[in-house]
Amino acid sequence: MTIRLHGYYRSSAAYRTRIALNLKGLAYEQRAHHLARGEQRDAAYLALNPQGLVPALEVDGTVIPQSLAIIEYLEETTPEPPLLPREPQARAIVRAMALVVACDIHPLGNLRVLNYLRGELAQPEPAVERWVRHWIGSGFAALESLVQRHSADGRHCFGDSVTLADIFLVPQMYNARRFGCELAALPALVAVDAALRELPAFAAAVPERQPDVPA
Ligand SMILES: N[C@@H](CCC(=O)N[C@@H](CS)C(=O)NCC(=O)O)C(=O)O
Repeated sequence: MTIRLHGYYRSSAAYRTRIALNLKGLAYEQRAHHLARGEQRDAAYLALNPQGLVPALEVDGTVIPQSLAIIEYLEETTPEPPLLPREPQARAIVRAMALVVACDIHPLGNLRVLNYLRGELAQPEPAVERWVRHWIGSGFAALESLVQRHSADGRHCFGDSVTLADIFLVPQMYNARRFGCELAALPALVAVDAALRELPAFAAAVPERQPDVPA
């Protein structure tokens, strides 16, 4: 089986899939598409992923777009270690935490959304950055409460082992630091993020350790 991940070192959605691939112990090659240069909209890449977004995972010639679909595919085909708890209510809560990031935070800070604010809506850079910080802040405030309620050890979003929720938290925390978000009111998220980043699967997935990181 050949696994090829189409991504970009600083894409937080691709970062999620790198963490999941590492946790599952799967070898993969990477193909970088420079987002700031618009390479995600090149014809050759659009032929693979019509959305023109990264990541996309190619497995033996089949292309899977969308990070959550990719990670669920990995979970189904490589069940160990599990990324979801066994009990249905616990699974639902872990999914809900991941979706706070995937649906309610990340899309509002995506490059094409920010470029629309900058271009069509003529917003100056400080307003664009304020927009990003606002949506990360409000989503993270809710996630902080959920993590305080459900983390068993202060080192994981849910319970005491790595789940899908952790895979979605860490890259979004990276974005939050990149955009200068105030994190003082989010002690549970800060502690969980710091603990997770020490784990080898997370450490190997950081943007700074990817082959396409600028020198
Ligand atoms: N919901 C998608 C989001 C993918 C996404 O927005 N990727 C960003 C990078 S994190 C991207 O490709 N942006 C390019 C653009 O906005 O033109 C997923 O989870 O895979």
